[in-house]
Amino acid sequence: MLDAQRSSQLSAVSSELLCPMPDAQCEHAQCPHSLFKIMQSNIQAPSSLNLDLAFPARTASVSRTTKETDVQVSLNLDGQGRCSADTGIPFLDHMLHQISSHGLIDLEVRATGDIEIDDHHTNEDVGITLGQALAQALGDRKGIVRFGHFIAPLDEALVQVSLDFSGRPHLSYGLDIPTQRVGTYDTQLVREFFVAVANNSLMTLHIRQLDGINSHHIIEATFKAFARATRMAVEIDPRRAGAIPSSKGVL
Ligand SMILES: [Mn+2]
Repeated sequence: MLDAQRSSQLSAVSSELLCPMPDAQCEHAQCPHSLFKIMQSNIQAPSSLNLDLAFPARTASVSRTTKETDVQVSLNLDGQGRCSADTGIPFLDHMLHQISSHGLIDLEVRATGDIEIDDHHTNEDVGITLGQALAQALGDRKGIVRFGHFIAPLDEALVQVSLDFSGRPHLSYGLDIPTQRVGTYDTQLVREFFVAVANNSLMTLHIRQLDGINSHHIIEATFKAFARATRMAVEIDPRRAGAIPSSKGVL
């Protein structure tokens, strides 16, 4: 479904680029017509340029089933921040929306799990599956910026996230969340979630709390900073020209 959405977006973009105004009458610097002329002059490609070749889809779909949980994650790294999350854990759904919205990642997450015991298994397995989906969508990590960082404020809370799609999983976790629960969500599960994401996306991830009093604010600022840092890191760096961003040549 995400692929279909993407191809309709691309065809919408390419038809927008065909400004109806004749060249001589188009005087607007921001007109799509101008963008189209810039594209035509900069891209050495036939006029039947295949946008899918120029921008290969960076999508993934991962299903993971154990005796404890059943999780499906679909994502598009080049999305618009559309999110559908239903994990059975309302606060986790709220945080997945932050990743999608601020990471501009289209994200669908479905999970059923043994939440009659507690949220631990489902929370962790959503993190594992999301990490696997990130790794799958990035493939060999060619052409990406690779590093990302952001400091997100949320009222009194201020959280820094710095990450590297290094191929080497690591988490340094510096949150000091003052209450055991936010709603029904056990705040110890925030660390478990990011351990799972880092291990399965092969990411080096550092999280530092610079300020904050309210548990909800501290956690939400963390997810927002994580989203923006991820968005920065997965962006295509045009100066890389599709090369793997490592002096070793492998990530
Ligand atoms: Mn909130």
